[in-house]
Amino acid sequence: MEPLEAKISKIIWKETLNDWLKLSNVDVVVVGAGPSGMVTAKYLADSGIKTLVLERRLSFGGGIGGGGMLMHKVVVDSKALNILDDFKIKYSRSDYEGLYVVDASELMAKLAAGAIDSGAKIVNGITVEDLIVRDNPFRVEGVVIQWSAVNLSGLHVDPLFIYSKAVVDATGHDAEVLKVLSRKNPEVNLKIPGEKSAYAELSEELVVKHSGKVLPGLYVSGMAVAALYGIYRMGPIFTGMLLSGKKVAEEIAKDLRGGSQ
Ligand code: 48F
Repeated sequence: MEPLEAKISKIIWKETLNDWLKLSNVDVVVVGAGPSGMVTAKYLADSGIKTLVLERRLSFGGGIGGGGMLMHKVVVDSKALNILDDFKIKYSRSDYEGLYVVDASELMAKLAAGAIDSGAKIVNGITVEDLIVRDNPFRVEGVVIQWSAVNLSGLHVDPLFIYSKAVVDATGHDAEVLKVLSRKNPEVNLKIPGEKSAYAELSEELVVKHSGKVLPGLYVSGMAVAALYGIYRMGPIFTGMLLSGKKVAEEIAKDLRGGSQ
């Protein structure tokens, strides 16, 4: 008789390995399980696109969980109510025309559940530390990954790779994927000025407008868009994040169908 401890370990080794074998070559890697990344993942998965979300932390939600200055509500305007409906997220009217309020915990939980239920895979505890690239012509073809715990330990451990047709930088304010690409590949001439001070109304609009393809194989959504284009920040209103995520999913789906990602 095998002891229970051995069985538990064998199940976990085997099933995790089986997953990674399937995930080593996917259609799209979304870096970051914040609001924009999870929305992108759901709509990509809805289109039948094999999508993997890699999240550095041990939980999804990114900047949602802190609400507005640790108050557990966030604001969404009427333009993104259809997305909330798609994820079955409840909202209520505020005192202001066109502005709605959502519980932060419900938003983060249901965005993740929606992405997963549509068929996207979210794996926590993985840091994307670099990209796979090809030249002549330059394009991005996947990510270089490491356990976040290894990065935190400071140990030098060589990473592994996930090959993909497209990568989305949904890493938020720091635009980490774009920054590493810019630092290591000066020939692509990608400058990341960083986001500007707060101007919520304009920021909500501009982030969505500029969400999309950056270079062949590389897309950007959410606050990483603000970092890339020097756009203002907007604080705890999430319309732009949700619309940005959906817009990027639609663009990638179109590009993958046409073979021009
Ligand atoms: O920061 P985050 O929530 O990004 P977002 O989707 O949304 C921004 C809003 O939350 C809010 C705002 C607008 O209302 O101002 O801040 O643009 O989520 C980004 C996620 O990416 C993870 C990070 O832990 C977070 O959960 N992340 C960042 N860098 C990496 C990463 C990396 N190198 N590898 C993996 N995950």
